Amino acid sequence: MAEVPVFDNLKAVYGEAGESHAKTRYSRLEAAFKKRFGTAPDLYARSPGRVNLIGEHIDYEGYGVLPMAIKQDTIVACRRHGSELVVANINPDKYKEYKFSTDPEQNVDAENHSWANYFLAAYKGVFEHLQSKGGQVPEPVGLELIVDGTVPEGSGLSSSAALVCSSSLAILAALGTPCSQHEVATFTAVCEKYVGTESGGMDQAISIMGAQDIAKLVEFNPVRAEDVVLPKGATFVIANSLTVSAKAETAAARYNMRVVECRLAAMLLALKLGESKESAHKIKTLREVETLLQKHVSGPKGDVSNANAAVVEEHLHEDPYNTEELEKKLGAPLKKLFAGNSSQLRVLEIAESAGGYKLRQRALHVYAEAQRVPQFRDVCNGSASADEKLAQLAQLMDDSQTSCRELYECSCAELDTLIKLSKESGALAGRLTGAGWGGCMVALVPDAQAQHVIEHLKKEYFAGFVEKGKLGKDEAFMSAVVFASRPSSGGAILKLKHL
Ligand code: NG1
Repeated sequence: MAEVPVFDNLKAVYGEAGESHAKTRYSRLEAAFKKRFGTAPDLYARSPGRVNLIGEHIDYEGYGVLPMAIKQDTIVACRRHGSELVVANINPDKYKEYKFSTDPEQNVDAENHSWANYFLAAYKGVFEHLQSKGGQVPEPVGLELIVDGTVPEGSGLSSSAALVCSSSLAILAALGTPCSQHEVATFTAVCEKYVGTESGGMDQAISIMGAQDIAKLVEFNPVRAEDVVLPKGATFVIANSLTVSAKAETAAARYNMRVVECRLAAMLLALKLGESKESAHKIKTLREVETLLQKHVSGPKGDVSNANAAVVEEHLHEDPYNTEELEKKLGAPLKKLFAGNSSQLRVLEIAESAGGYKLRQRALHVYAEAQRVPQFRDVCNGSASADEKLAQLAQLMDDSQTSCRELYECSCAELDTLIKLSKESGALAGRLTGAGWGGCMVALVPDAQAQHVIEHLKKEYFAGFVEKGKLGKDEAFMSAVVFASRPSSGGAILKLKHL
């Protein structure tokens, strides 16, 4: 298993083109560290955000996804010192400083959301992982840290994974316990639960395993990544709807609600397909019932997606389910089925007032979206002409967006507008990326049209925000909300000799 890389220079991470900008940023961070802690940091760790090209809301159902790392990242400057954890930010007005004890058993206060909770989740995750590996676990040590993140928050580009992963890498490096990329990708996916969100694992995997110019098909259990080389002639334009999808705060009504809906759909389908109540109650994901679904459908095994869809349509009704009906069908109180998972129990409290559980729609989305991911990879690897490949990828991205909007209901008016504007100015397709309900869209654009699409979005979408004073006038603000991106490199530890 590949180890997390340790570099002594910035070029290795940011490439020739990004080196000088990175130098400015790291120098600023070093100066802030010296000012706050009186000396330079021992080391830096960095991990990037990501854009998911296809495969939305299926990682937590056990299906593969296809993201790429982007150049925006989170850097953590770190020094071993003192007897507590001092977690500061380069932007102290927005993100205040926190001090925690070094006890890995301490609680994360998920009810009171704060940016430093992500750091603490990483801290707990590191120790939990080292304990689970067996052998000598290092004693907790005091740490001083300053965080500098450029992944826009709440935008679907995974600022949370960038923070959890870079913090984990910094803590591991400070403790002197090297880990493989696979280990870090695995435990960081789990430890975000301390912040109160149920994470699927995609963001952490690509943040750690991202590579220059290569997208990845990431699969889970165990987590692994396959290189996918995107066809020539394509640019991905990313635009931030500036509608913040506050994931941790809205988890019960949105993200975690979908996780619960999928599990309920999976349990119900398992029962319908002849499983005993006892074994149906143990089913966690729609992927687990896929084998049962395939067995159930007679005739030749052709399009798995259609077979799955047919069984879902046969057994799950379109009207939302309520608690009473589900408990009757499943033969157990929902609170008992979700016992021990506080984030999911919170969903149960509000589900009825949020309109009930739409099991059929969610399951249909998951099964169809799961098929689009290998199809996207196969198009990239295929022998069609570049133009033909782009047309096929565009179709898959459009289908994904329709499904996210209509079946999974995780798009929003602002994202739909951005997609429409992109397509009318030359994009071949556009879709939300990440959890949705705001955040970013990603558009597939022929290289020659990319600048035109960006200008069109600036004029027709972002100028309005500038006028209302909701976005700064400087070009720097604009280029932070709408930009073209290539796949970038993943998590790394930097022990710089000089800046
Ligand atoms: P965001 O919220 O965009 O970082 C979330 C999940 C992913 C995945 C996507 C939807 C976390 C950390 N990330 O991404 O695992 O499920 O939604 O495809 O929860």
